[in-house]
Amino acid sequence: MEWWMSMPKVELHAHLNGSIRDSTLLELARALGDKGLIDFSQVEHVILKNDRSLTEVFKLFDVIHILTTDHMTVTRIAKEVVEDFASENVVYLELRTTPKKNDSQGMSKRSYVEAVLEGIRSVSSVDVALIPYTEDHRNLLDPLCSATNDKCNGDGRKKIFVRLLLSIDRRETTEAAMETVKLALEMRHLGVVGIDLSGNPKVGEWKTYLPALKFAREQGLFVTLHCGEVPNSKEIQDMLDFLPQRIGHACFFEEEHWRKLKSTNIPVEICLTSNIRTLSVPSIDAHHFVDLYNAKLPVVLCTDDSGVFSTSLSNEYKVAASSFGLGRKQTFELSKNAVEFIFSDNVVKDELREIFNSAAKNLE
Ligand code: 6MZ
Repeated sequence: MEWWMSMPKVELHAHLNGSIRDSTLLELARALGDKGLIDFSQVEHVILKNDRSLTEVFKLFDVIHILTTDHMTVTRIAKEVVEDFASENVVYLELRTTPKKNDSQGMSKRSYVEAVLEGIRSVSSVDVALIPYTEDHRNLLDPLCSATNDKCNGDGRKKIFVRLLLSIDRRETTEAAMETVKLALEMRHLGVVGIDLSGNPKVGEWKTYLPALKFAREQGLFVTLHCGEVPNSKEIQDMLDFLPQRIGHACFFEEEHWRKLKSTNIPVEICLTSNIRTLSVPSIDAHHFVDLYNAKLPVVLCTDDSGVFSTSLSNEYKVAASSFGLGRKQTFELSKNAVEFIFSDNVVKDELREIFNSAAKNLE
């Protein structure tokens, strides 16, 4: 595991509330239990249960959301999630989260995202580069850093790039989806780079989100879609026709969908453990990653929900290596290739390529 840990990595599909440490969830549940607001032992059982169907996963998210309703907790989990990814040498993280309005907490979608950003900024175990280059010249490539340490700032500290995607939940209306897109546009200068469509794939209809997604794209936001998590041929086709910059999962694709995907070269965010746990693919041997990888189509390994599925990005690379017979060099190349699919500009890509090149030298 050590090798997978030490390799630089890029995480492009991680849901904030799915990536919370179990210890934090239990602590939050105990506090609410002590106040008599929830039944702690029941919630503890739900949190610690290991195998869950896709439907049960969404029930768990409803429980998690009850535990993370106030601004302070949102800030705390954002901080911890970034620290956890940084501690396993993730050098670029695109974190996604659904902005939530909660009148009882005085929370608006905007104040929710502000709380997330505050958490990301408050990370102290590692330097966080959150603001796009054009906004913060201090992030510019530091030659001292490249010369000395592959993943650090000039002062020898480790560094992680973090960008935020705002998620539209499939339960939302067109208006609510549009509100999220407008918020993303207003918060671009703070590190928000794109929009994700996620949530229970058995709920909602593509036409509901389309106006907001179209608007997002017209305004230059990046868009990624959860696509084909359940069998829904028409929706998969509509999503591919939309030409998003990336898609997540692609589990229930049919021949025509693979053809379209190949012709468009849309990168696929692959979440192995998540797909196996939710039975979205029958077994790891049958996972579509192999065909995509062998066909040299753009793929990136991701965690999805490291907390909910008890995984880490290092573990996802380890699983891929052991399940599909990839050597270290191949896994390293897979990790490095992810840089090409990030929702950031060429300056960031160049710096990341530099990090990987210098790590490759150390591996020789
Ligand atoms: C679809 C998922 C998901 O946004 O509250 N989410 N949506 N498929 C998945 N695969 C298992 N995993 C997570 O994080 C939790 C939310 O992310 C989405 C769901 O909408 C979930 O409620 P945030 O930070």
